[in-house]
Amino acid sequence: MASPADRKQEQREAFRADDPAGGPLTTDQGVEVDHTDDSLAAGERGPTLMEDFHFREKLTRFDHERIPERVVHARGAGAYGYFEPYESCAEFTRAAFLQDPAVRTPVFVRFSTVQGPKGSADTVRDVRGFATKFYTSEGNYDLVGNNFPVFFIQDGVKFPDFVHAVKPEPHNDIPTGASAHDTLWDFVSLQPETLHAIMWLMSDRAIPRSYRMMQGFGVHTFRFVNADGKGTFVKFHWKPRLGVHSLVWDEAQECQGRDPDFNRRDLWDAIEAGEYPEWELGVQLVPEEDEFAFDFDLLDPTKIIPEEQVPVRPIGRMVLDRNPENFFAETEQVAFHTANVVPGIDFTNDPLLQARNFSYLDTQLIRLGGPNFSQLPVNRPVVPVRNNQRDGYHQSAIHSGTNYFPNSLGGGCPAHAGAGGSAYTHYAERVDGHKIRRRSPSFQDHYSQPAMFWNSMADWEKQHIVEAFRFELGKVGARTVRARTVEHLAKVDGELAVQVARGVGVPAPSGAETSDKPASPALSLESLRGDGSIRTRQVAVLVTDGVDAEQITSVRERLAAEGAIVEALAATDGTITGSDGETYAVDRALPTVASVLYDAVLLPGGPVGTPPTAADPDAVRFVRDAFRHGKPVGALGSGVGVLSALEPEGLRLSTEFQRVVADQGVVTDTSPGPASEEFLNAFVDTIAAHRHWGRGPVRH
Ligand code: HDD
Repeated sequence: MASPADRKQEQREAFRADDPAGGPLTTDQGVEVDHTDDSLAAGERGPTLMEDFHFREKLTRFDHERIPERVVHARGAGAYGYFEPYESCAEFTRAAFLQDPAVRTPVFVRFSTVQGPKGSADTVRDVRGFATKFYTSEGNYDLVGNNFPVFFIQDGVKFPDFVHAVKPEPHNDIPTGASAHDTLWDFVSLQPETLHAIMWLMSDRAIPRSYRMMQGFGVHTFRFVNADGKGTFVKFHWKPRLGVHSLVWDEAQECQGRDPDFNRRDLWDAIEAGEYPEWELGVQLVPEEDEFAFDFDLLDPTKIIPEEQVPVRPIGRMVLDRNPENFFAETEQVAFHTANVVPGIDFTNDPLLQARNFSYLDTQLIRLGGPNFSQLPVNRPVVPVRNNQRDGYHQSAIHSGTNYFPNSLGGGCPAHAGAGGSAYTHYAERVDGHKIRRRSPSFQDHYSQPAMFWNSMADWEKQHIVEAFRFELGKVGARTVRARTVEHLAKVDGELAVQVARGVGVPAPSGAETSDKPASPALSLESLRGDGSIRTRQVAVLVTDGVDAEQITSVRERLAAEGAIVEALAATDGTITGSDGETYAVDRALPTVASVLYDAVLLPGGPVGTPPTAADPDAVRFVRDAFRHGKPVGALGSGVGVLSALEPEGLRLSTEFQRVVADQGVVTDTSPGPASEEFLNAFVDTIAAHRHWGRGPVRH
């Protein structure tokens, strides 16, 4: 019998279209077509005939290929994989997929940006969606999260307002994939509940290096329910094994042109290469008795539970090990829904969650053209579906028998599962209250957690946040909106407000104080380095004829052993001749790539006294850009000479010629021949650190 993790793949097999190589072209009706390059016409130069059913069918099908893109999260990339728990979570939840470490549950995950359309660039400043469909033995469970743990609004009734504000402006449909415009900041300046998520949006979390290197969060407080019916509040966290890493802003922007598919390609390539991305699932558990033990409301989705207060308990891991075969059929048609829950996982009265539980099914009805989208292969559960729901657009099942309940003619089938047992039973929460439209006073503090976030950042993270605010507000035409936003920032932190005000040319608020809110160190990227490895980091080695062959070979071997991907770049593609007279393959020509597509760069040496790459302006620009973006730079032998090109960018050299001052993420060794162990160790450590803020003015 197939392992449960294979069950989804087996199910997919049944839906695979016939191999087109297996027979001649046909119409949709199965009639063979003689050729498809000329339409049926009255004579060689005559008019096309309506009678040409193949022509009409082909054009009609083409005309109808598009479906509406998602109203938010339109651009995304997905993959299949599996989830396995570390141990039974029976104490807290009866969810079957969280019981047995030996049972793998198949998953499909879709990552996304939120604001931009389907064809927008990947590396925009935005929230990233992180939606997981678990095909469990009790039906589908969807954890529809983001890479921020907080959301912009507290009540879903405001979602259309928020989305209208952040989307391109209605008169001119500008800007694409960006939040730096008047309507978003107008909304923000009038709705301080947005501030916490806005702090995250202005931080480097909003420009992830890779989907594989970002956290995911369920955001809401959900409820686990165990077999005895006991509830426990739960927040979900995904933590990437490779650590959390981001781009710098200037790089992210350049990447939008150099490779608009940067994050999508990265995910695809890693899976194709067998470097399967992996996340640990963690939970923060709060006993129901402690519901009011916090100085914020657990039902408020603009708040986190600081990890220092309630630690994240790892409960399992997820691995993505298979790319979809057809983007439209799978990644585009996958339909997530927060209300897709399984026994043992329940909701809370978070008003944002309650609204989502309405919206997702509703949106799929229009997006996927009717109520039968759960029959699409990617959406099908791996367990039987039996009910009396019938008909509608695109019904692909041929139901027989009765279609109502109760019935005797159909033998009473399908029968109720009955209470208890394996059926879903809603948590019996006691509810009573007056019908009112009013926000709970416990939702009113909009400044403490943004201040905590700010106070948790390292200096370089704070600097990036200030720069981001300056960029975004600087793009806002209405100065009143700039000023109003800065007034709110003053309630988060005085220094932040002063710095932003200065950048965007509005008066600094007087008397604003530096926040004394406690920090949560777990929020800083500095505490999220993952396993510290350099697996899948892209390292460029700039080569030319005459390059020191022993150096490139020794560096390549070591970095490959560490799991990094090393590419030799030269002015032209083909081969180069090394110092040993041998030819070496060039992986890519410099004009086809750019430094923003790599994580680190190495400058090997050449014949003594001749920095081999110094003469190539593309190579020099490459190193300069890498340096400006805080990336690791390694230089060997005469390659060290190229570093002088970095002095105008801020590289500090000691008086002793070419000796790099420490802490700049630049590793050198002027000796010819194979790279020393000392150099290689230092270079690997420097790549693992990802970015180097100690080198002075990094362009962000
Ligand atoms: Fe949403 C899509 C995540 C609030 C309404 N949302 C969507 C996707 C993700 C999220 C990851 C893309 C799923 C996919 O890849 O297909 N959304 C969130 C998170 C939220 C959130 C983490 C706050 C905690 N969303 C939210 C609210 C509403 C919606 C408050 C409406 C009341 N979201 C939708 C939607 C979308 C959607 C309109 C668009 C496409 C889709 O559902 O399938 O229904």
